[in-house]
Amino acid sequence: MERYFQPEIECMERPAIEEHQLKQLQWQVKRVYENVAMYRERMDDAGVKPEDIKSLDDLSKLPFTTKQDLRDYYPFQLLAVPKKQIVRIQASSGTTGKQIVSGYTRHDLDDWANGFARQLVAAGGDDHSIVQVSYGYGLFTGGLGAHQGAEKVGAMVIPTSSGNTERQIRFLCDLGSTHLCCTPSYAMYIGETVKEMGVKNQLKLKAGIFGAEPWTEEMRHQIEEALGIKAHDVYGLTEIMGPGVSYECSMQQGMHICEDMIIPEIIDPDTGEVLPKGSFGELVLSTITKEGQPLLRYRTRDLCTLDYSPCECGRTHVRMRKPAGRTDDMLIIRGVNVFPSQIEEVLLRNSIEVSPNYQIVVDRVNNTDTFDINVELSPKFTGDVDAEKRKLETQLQSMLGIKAKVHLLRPKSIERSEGKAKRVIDNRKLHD
Ligand code: DLL
Repeated sequence: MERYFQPEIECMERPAIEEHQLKQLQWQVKRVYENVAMYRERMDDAGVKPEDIKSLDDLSKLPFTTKQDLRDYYPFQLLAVPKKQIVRIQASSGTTGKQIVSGYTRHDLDDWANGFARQLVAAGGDDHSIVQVSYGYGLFTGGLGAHQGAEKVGAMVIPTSSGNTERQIRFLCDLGSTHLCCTPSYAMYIGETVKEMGVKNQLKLKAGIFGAEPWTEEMRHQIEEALGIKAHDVYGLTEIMGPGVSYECSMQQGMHICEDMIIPEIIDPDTGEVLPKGSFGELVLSTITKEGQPLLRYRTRDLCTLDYSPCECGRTHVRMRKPAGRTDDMLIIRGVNVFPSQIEEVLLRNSIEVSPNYQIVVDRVNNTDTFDINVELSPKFTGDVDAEKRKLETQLQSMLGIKAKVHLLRPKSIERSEGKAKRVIDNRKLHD
């Protein structure tokens, strides 16, 4: 039977959720209007006053917030409380452009811990669980987010952080960890190393909580097989809170968004128009209980759909489907839109012959885009390398609509990731 961390919230009836959301939205809009200059100016420009928010549909009257706003108003100009009330700062990895930061009050940390605690319980965790947190600790929200959520449940937490893979595995075996939290690419690496060490039968793991990057269903199956666990997807972003914005129950059919804290919308990324229920588009999130750095209509750039149909687990909060990628992850190669997840899907379909360790290299030669995919052969591969390469190239062309050159490499020749994997090397930027 499914267990809940906060059944009175997780299983609320839809009218009660909406009533709560409207009340919180009105509260939040009023306080950002009064306390955050950017929101006051933007709302004045749009001719919207806090009292104009009379229904949830009125949310669409409010202006969007973007990552660029967080950069422009860095570090503290979006705070809605005096700095003194901020008890924690986290920051995004900042791989592109200027670093952004997020400030939390004590109440915000508690909300965030509840989000991840709901995830742990949905993954079968309780106060007997032993939770190994192998997400990086520090400014990245993975480590501390999982940590405080697991503590909230009363589990025993092992804060290994990422890296030192053999020691991770010794801890998994010696301490009998029941839950592993890390990125899916690190889980793959841990699985690969468990196999090499021949210790799968010493593991006590029951489930894993993996997120922070896109991963496919095929990758889920491989991780579940390698570690003998059920693998749950968890989603989050620094700007909103961290892991636990949405979490997957045992049905593994999408992630329940914490709708008591967040209102989701799906928009057309090009026009900004709100799309009808069930449409595929960009996820936009509004934080309705956050005190420190509340964001209204934050454009996540993650592409997905929302599923309002009832979930068999009994939770009523809407589910988001696994993000298919980000608007800014999408590569345009020779005029065609390419998502790394499409390539991963093809490679994982051929998992007997090749491993899911791959890298996409794009460049520009004589004004034409080059498109190469480096992928490792599986250690057991004994077939004809040329035939395998041709087969993959044909499958990729039919998936993507353009031709890629596949290079099959020896096992273990692509660097493994202990955090978010770097799958794309786009050298075209060097020529701009
Ligand atoms: O990645 C927070 C997190 C930590 C989530 C641990 C889950 C587990 P950021 O570094 O700010 O925060 O990156 C946020 O990562 O906008 C998505 O593009 C991507 N992302 C996060 N979770 C998933 C997921 C953390 N489950 C960005 N599936 C987001 C696909 C994900 N993409």
